[in-house]
This record gives sequence, C-alpha cells and structure tokens, in this order.
Amino acid sequence: MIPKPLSVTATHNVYRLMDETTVTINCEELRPLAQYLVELLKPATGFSFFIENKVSEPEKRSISLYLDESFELKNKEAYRLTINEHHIEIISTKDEGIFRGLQTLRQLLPATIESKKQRSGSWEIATGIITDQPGYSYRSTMLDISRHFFDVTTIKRHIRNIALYKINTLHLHLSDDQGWRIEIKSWPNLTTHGANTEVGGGKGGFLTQEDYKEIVSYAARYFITIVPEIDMPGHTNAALASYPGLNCDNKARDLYTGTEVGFSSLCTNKELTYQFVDDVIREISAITPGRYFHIGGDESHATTHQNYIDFINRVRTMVKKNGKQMIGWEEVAQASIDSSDLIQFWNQPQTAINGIKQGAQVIISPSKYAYLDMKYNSNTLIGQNWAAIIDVKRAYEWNPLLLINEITKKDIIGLEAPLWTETVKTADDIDYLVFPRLAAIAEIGWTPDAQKNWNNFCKRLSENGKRMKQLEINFYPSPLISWDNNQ
Ligand code: TNX
Repeated sequence: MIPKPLSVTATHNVYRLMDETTVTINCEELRPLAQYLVELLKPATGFSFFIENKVSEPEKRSISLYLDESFELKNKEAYRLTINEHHIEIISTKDEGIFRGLQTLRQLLPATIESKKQRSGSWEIATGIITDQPGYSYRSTMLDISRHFFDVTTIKRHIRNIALYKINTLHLHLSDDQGWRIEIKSWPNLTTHGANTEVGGGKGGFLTQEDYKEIVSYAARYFITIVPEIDMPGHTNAALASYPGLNCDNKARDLYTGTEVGFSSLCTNKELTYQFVDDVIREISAITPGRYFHIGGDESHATTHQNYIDFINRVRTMVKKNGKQMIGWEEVAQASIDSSDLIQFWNQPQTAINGIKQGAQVIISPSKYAYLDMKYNSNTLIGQNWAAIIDVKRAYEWNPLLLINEITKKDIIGLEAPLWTETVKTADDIDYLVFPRLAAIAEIGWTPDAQKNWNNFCKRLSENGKRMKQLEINFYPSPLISWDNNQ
C-alpha cells in the first residue's frame, strides 16, 4: 500500500471476492462511489457486483460503504477499512474519506484486478483493520501544459493515475512564454494565435472552456481539486504575442519555442494590462469550483522590483474579488500578502520565510527533492538537472518540516511535486518522470515521518510496480528497487 496507512492491524484470515458479492451503501450520496468501485472490480473479475442501498448484513459477503457523521476521525479524508472473512466495510464522515479508503482496498487486491480483460484469480484480500488519515491536507502535483500541450484524454488519464496515491490536487500550469492554453472568450487571440506552438516548434493546442470544465468535473469524481495557474507578470510571451497592447511599446512579440525563462513581462503600468488580468481571472474563476487561483509570479526578471510588487498587490485584490484564494510562487511574498494567501516554496527559503512572517501558509515544492522534471540520474534521456539529480530514494527521503529552519507544522498546508514539460512531449514521457517518484512524494504528504522507512517503501513499491504495469503506466524502473518481473 502506498501511501502507507496510519495504522494497520492484521487478523490473519482472508476475504474472497465472489460472484455473489454485493456493494452496499447506507445513503444515496454514496452511489457514485459504489459505481466507481464496481467499474474498478468488474472487468478483471467478470462478477456483477449489484449495488444495494441498505445497512449491510455482514453474512451477505458485501462490501459496504458507510457514511457516518459520528465516526471518530473527523478529517474529511479519514476512513476505517475493516476486512473480515465475510464482509468489508469502509466508514468515513465524508464521501471523500470513502474514496481514499477505496484506493487502499484496491491496493490490497492482486495487481491483476487493474486488468481491463477478465482474468482468473482467487481475488483474495488479507483480513484486518486499517485506520487512516493524511498528515497534510494539500497533496498536489502540477502538470505544465504550456511548454508542451497535453489534451483532455491525457489529462484525464493522469488524474486516474495520481488518484491511486491519494493525491487530492492537480495544479495545471495553463500559460507560459511558449503557449496560452485556455480559451478566454473576451480575449480570443490568446488561443487563436498564442496557443499555436510549443517548445521545439510543435503545433501546440489549447483547452476550450468546455474542455476545462470537463476536466474539472472528471477530477471531482476522483476527489481531486483543479488549481488553475495563469503565470504573470513574467512567463507571458504567448499573451504578449497575441495582443500588442499588453507590451509597453505596443509591439507584439514573436511566438516563442525555446526554453529560456525570465525575459517577458506584461506592461505593469498600463490599465489595459489590469483589464486583461481581471477578465482572465474572472472567466477562469467562473468555471473553477475549487477555492484557489494560482497567479504564478515566478522569475519575473524582466519586471522592475517596484513594478512587480505593485502588480502582485493589485492582482491579489482581483483574485479575492473573484472569490478565490490566491496562490503564488514564493516570489510573491515580496508583495503585501497575508494569511488569506498561499505561497509555493520552490527555491529560496528566505522568500518562503517572508511569506510565513506575513501569515501565509506554504505549499512545499522544493526543486531539489520534489521537481518531477529533474533527471533520475545523469543518463536519463529526458528531464533537467539544474536543481538536482533526483533518484527515487532522494524523492522519498526528505521531510517538509526540516527544509526551512523557521518553519513549523502549522505553516505548511501541504506539498506539491511539479512536472515542468520543456523536455516532456508524450504521455509516456509524463509517466516516466512522474512515476514512481510521485508515489514517494505522496507518502511524504500522507504518512507521518516517523512511520516512513526506505526499505519498507521499496518492498511496497516493488508490489506497486505490478499494478503500474497493469495500468500501462510507463514508469521508470529504478535499479534501487527489485521489481518482480513475473507479471
Ligand atoms: C523553473 S520553478 C521554473 C519553470 C521552469 C522550471 C524548469 C519555477 C517556479 N519556474 O519556469 O519550467 O524551472 O525546471
């Protein structure tokens, strides 16, 4: 099981899925989750798994999903999974907790349960009781769809894969120098022009607002919140190429297909710029049910310091006006922020400390440990190495609490492992850099540090490798792990 649950008590018996196994729910709210479970179990087993709405009868070999406000663990992702020879029960105060529990149950079944074709198997699960809840509430990964564009199908597949590890947030990097990737109805050239290329000169692409909504609602089925990012005032060449008026000299920039950073800036002392930013934030916020809006704010080397601060202060009020909580990369802590904002630490502890001093909580994304675009070793064919070479052990063996002296647990909302895609062109490339390192990061986010152990993680990851194979995830087969190649 990855991430490792908080408490596991084995009772040394087995439960077996059978053709007569039913799924019971104690309220209609759980029906989508029962359906999700059936979709998960049906293809490989070939069993029917009827869904019944009633309090389960233990002798009936059911898997019961049970919402109960009086369940003792109040964290919305907490659950208890009880397995005896006759019956399985997942209980939580919220459907979200049931969903996380289902990921645990899934990982207790043989890896062949993930097969889309019917398989023979005895479908046994070891009995016991698992009581579980996360250490951090924000457990995220980022996908950059600007440097290379990835379509709805690829993003949905990614959502399914990250959900297995109880990741609950997907941050989409929707704009950068190389491409603007989301339709903005009031500024149509952003996508008719600014989406037409990507790193290396490929054709690029963009999400329509309908596509984006489809992704948001698909992610919600996996209890994953989408966090949209529009990076500004730097990383904006695609916008500057689409609307000449956003440049101080009123001259449209050329589309950009390289990988330099820090050369572009919106013209921060023009009113048109703020009208533009307000429209963008308003349109995206309107189709984003999640509470966050990420304004980027990183590497704005082409903006003067004072202009940068004035810009962030003003954009921050626009985010609030649109009913969202602002997230910014650590640099935004130079502006006037407060406890209603989140900053994302990636590089300089001092900027993160600035943010904490102003009362903001931090998302921990240290490039030296959590950047999924870093190479695994010097021979890795894709990826970068400017922050570090990150093998699976390095991705696993760090503690968010120990990175910055001044930081305490209450300052940390959680972690994120970003995937920047300058070198990532295909869904297979995404898989290769994300897995299995995201499994390591997911465990840091969920499991208390004292319960983490590298050798034990390696064993569980080796098991997990069979599951990733069934799911056709093109993971990096790290030589640090002894993979079982028989399945
Ligand atoms: C730095 S990390 C960036 C990105 C690049 C990444 C490549 C951060 C906030 N900015 O623009 O894609 O390095 O590793």
